[in-house]
Amino acid sequence: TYEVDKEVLKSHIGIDPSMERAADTHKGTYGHVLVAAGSKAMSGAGLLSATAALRGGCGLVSWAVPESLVPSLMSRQPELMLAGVADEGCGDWTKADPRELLSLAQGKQALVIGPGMGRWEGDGAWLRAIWEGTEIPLVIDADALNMIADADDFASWAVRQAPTVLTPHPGEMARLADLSTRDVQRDRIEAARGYAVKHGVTVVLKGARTVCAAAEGEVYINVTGNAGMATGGAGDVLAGVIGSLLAQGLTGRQAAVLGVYWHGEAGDRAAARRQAPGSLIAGDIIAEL
Ligand code: NPW
Ligand code: AMP
Ligand code: MG
Repeated sequence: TYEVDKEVLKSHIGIDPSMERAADTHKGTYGHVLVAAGSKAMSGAGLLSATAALRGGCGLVSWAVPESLVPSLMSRQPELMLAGVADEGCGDWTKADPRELLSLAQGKQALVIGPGMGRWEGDGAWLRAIWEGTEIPLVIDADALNMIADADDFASWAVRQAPTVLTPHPGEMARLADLSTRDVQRDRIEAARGYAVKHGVTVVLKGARTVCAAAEGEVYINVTGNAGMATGGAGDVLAGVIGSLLAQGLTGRQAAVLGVYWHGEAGDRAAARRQAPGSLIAGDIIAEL
């Protein structure tokens, strides 16, 4: 178990935390992220996640949303590309065909799925089709985590070969592991590590002192971040940052540990600008990334 600082990032994680760029470079070098997130009641979660992915340094970000939302979201963040997914006019993911999302994922280097997505009948089979249907690195957050938790057949889903990072808060971790939130919090390291090893994924168990557990069982404790980050949308921002790092070619472990470290440090910079910690909002974290 390591507490993460710049030295651990360099020596144990094998990355330069400032992610310096070569001078002679172009956007194609840094990967293209697809963020599948947001629905009519929670479009902001998608906007936060996709914008955070831009700040994470990838070259391009496409944001997939139910197509009837596209007109209202157009140019909210001009650097983002919007991809409408057929929704029969309902503004949520209920009618979305997983094959359409899989075809959008082609040529992308990472897929972030779940923030503000909502839930619907049959969503477990829907997510399984994505999980098994693409070889690109995945970040699974929010509603997509609950789809896994509710899927009776998750144990039989194929083990993914590409990096797969799950980013639960303690409530989501409890649903995944079939524990109470209190049990998760009582032994955060074991909850994260147990699930990561059992399912061959990277687990980011969020909250004060976020725990990153690699599929091989190593555990990294984050010490950046502050209580001001207990605010709606903070987790959606983190999912975008981790997806951005995966698209740049980092492993699941590297993207998780560096993404959490950056996200917390950005939260600390945002808090330092404010008089009261409770006034911090998720967009402030993005602004400091
Ligand atoms: P309690 O009861 O509060 O103590 P949910 P969600 C627990 C989207 N959003 N330590 C918590 O416990 C998301 O992306 C959209 C302990 C409660 O039981 C999702 O799609 C926004 N317990 C959707 O909303 C901004 C903790 O977990 C449960 C804990 C629902 O996500 C907001 C709550 O979790 C939001 O991001 C901790 N540290 N953290 C937008 N602007 O569009 C959580 N719990 O029921 O999974 O609800 O996290 O709000
Ligand atoms: P979510 O609950 O999905 O919005 O995620 C909340 C985000 O804010 C996660 O990255 C948490 O680690 C972070 N966060 C929430 N509360 C705290 C806290 N008290 N200290 C540090 N980070 C926090
Ligand atoms: Mg969340």
